[in-house]
Amino acid sequence: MSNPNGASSSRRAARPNPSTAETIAAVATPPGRGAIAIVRVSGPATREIAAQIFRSARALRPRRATNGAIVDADGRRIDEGLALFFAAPHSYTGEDVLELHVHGSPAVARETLIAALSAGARLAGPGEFTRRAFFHGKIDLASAESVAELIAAENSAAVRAAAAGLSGGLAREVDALRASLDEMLEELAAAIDFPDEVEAPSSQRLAARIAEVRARIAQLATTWERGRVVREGVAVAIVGPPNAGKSSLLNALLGDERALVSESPGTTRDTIEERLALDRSTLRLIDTAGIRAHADRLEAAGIERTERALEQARLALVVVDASLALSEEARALLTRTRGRERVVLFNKADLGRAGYDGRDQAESDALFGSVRDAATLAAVRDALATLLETSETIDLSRPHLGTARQADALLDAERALAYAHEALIAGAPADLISGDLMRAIRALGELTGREADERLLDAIFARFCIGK
Ligand SMILES: Nc1nc2c(ncn2[C@@H]2O[C@H](COP(=O)(O)OP(=O)(O)OP(=O)(O)O)[C@@H](O)[C@H]2O)c(=O)[nH]1
Ligand SMILES: [Mg+2]
Repeated sequence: MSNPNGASSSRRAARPNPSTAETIAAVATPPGRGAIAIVRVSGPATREIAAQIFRSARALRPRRATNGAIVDADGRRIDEGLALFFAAPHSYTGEDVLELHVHGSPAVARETLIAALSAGARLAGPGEFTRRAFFHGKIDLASAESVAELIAAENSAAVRAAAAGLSGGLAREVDALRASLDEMLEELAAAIDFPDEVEAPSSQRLAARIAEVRARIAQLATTWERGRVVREGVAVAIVGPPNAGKSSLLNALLGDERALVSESPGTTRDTIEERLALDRSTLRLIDTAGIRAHADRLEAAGIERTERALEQARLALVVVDASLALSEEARALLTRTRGRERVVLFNKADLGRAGYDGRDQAESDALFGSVRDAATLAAVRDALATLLETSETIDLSRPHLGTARQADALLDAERALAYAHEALIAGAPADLISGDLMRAIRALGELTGREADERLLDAIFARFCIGK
């Protein structure tokens, strides 16, 4: 059996990345003031740079924090701080790495970075530290992507999903699938090369093994849709008759005057989407134009967008005016949304309750209150969170897909295997089936980065921030 790791590392060694000869530096902490800022340096000149810009009574020892002074090119003191040195290959990037922990002022961080640059480093590109980690085999591509996901995570479920991706479980799973396809390919190749000595593998057995791999791929593919909800949020359409307080509710939930609010009905014409991080999940709140029967042309276009938002959203947040007798539109919308996951709020309780009292049995559990009241907002949030809790999520202890790119690669593999399967059943020649298997193996290799080309890597690491 061929070893996919071994094969690819020799391939990579034959094509050295010239840029790793350079030493890179960047501020690793976010811009702005904080307790500390970290400037990170990685590459072959790290020790020399450390000698130039860090002064201490004691020599730097790997993985030990050393107290000292950071100095600029003229030997002028910039700050007192800590230096952490990691010797290659025992570091994040696999190279010599220096971390300078300085006081968290943007000016100090910048001066420290400039000192490192004038001592021989160049400014790191986005994700370049992680890219080097990948290049030196410290991390597979799917795990590298999890680093970006982790940084972007907005809620605790997304954090857990990304953190689980860091461990390389997906790459191991995909490597195992690749290995079993490799095995089939070798059996086919032997039968093609030595038709007299080697018996061709039985097509029935091959078909069964391909089906096994496809079943596992299909199972992995389902983790993509579910994972996306965790990361990107659940769409919630805020719908209701004009002037019910939909935009007011959006603003109140966000704690920000995001949408225009006015006493004249028909204020919102276009849909507005904003993200709201709840404790365990993220919502994509979509404020819509109020639905009313006799609308002018411009309004009608807005209402059409509302209809679309309602169709596409997972949850509906229906807002109606509690103080007025229920309008024809309000009744129609309540009836329409009965079958789906929704939260109903009878708003403007401070002005009256005629509408709330006149509601149907089906709306008996609707919320009654005002968007101006904190308790009502808390109740809306809780009701949304409860609906989400019962929904499907991914099992984070199992390998799962983290990005659209990974899902695409998996789909490519699946397509190639579907062809292979068909070809087998149709009794096609072995080399045709081999071609399909090779395409599937290649697609899986792209997923883990074992066969990723430079362009793909550029695209992936461009998403990172500088300093990561
Ligand atoms: N008294 C009171 N007024 C409210 C409440 N909620 C909203 N309003 C007012 O109702 C009016 C309409 O609010 P909007 O949030 O613009 O209503 P909307 O549903 O977005 O309206 P359209 O965008 O026109 O469909 C504004 O003047 C708000 O200040 C409430 O709970 N109590
Ligand atoms: Mg509005």
